[in-house]
Amino acid sequence: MAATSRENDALIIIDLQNDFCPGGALAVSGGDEIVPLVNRMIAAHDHVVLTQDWHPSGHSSFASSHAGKEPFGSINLAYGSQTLWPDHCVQGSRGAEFHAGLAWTKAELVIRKGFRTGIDSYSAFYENDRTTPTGLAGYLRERGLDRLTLVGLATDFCVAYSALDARRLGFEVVVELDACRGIDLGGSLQAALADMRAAGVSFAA
Ligand code: VGL
Ligand code: ZN
Repeated sequence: MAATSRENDALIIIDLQNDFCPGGALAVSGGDEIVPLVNRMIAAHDHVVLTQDWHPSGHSSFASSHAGKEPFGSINLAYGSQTLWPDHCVQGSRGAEFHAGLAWTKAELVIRKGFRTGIDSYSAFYENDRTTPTGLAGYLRERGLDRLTLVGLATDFCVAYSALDARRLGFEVVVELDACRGIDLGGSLQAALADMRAAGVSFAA
C-alpha cells in the first residue's frame, strides 16, 4: 500500500456490503477479510468514495425475477447478456448496508448503482448498457481527482468493470488486489485480470 496519498488521489471502495461478505446473499469468499486493510487505506487517503449496489426488489438481474431461471445462469436483456444473481443488496435491507467494520464515515461521496429495475450496473461509472452514466466521472473530474485506487468486491465484476471504464475515461488506475476478493464464475477472475492489465491498470498488493 502506498504510504502517502497525493491531493489528486481518490480511493474508490467498491460494494463492501453485507450481501457480498460471508453470510450474505451473494457472498464472495473472504470478502470480509479485506476490511482491516481497506480501513488502513481510508486513513491514508484524503479523498474516499464508496459505491453501494442498490437494487429495487424484483430487479432484472435477480434470477427470481425470471420464471424457470436459476442464479448464476444468464439471460438476454435489451442491452445484451446479463448474468443472473440471487436477490442481493435490496434497497434499505441489511444486506445492502456496508460491512459493520468498515470505517466509511470519512467518505465524501456514496454512489449508488443498479437502482433501475431493467438494467444492472457493475461499474461505478456506467450501467451495463455501457452508456448510462452514474455521474461519478463528472464528480471526479470537477474535483480534479484523476488518480484512482480501486479496492472492494468483487474483483472480477464490479471492481474490474469500474477499472476498465476508468481507464477508458482517461483516469490513472491502480487496483490493490490484496484489498479485493473475486467471485470467479467460469474463469472470470483470470479473464478480468488480463483485461485490466491490457487496459493499462496497475496492480498493487
Ligand atoms: C456485483 C454481481 C452483482 C459486484 C454486484 O459488486 O461485483 N456482482 N451485483
Ligand atoms: Zn448487484
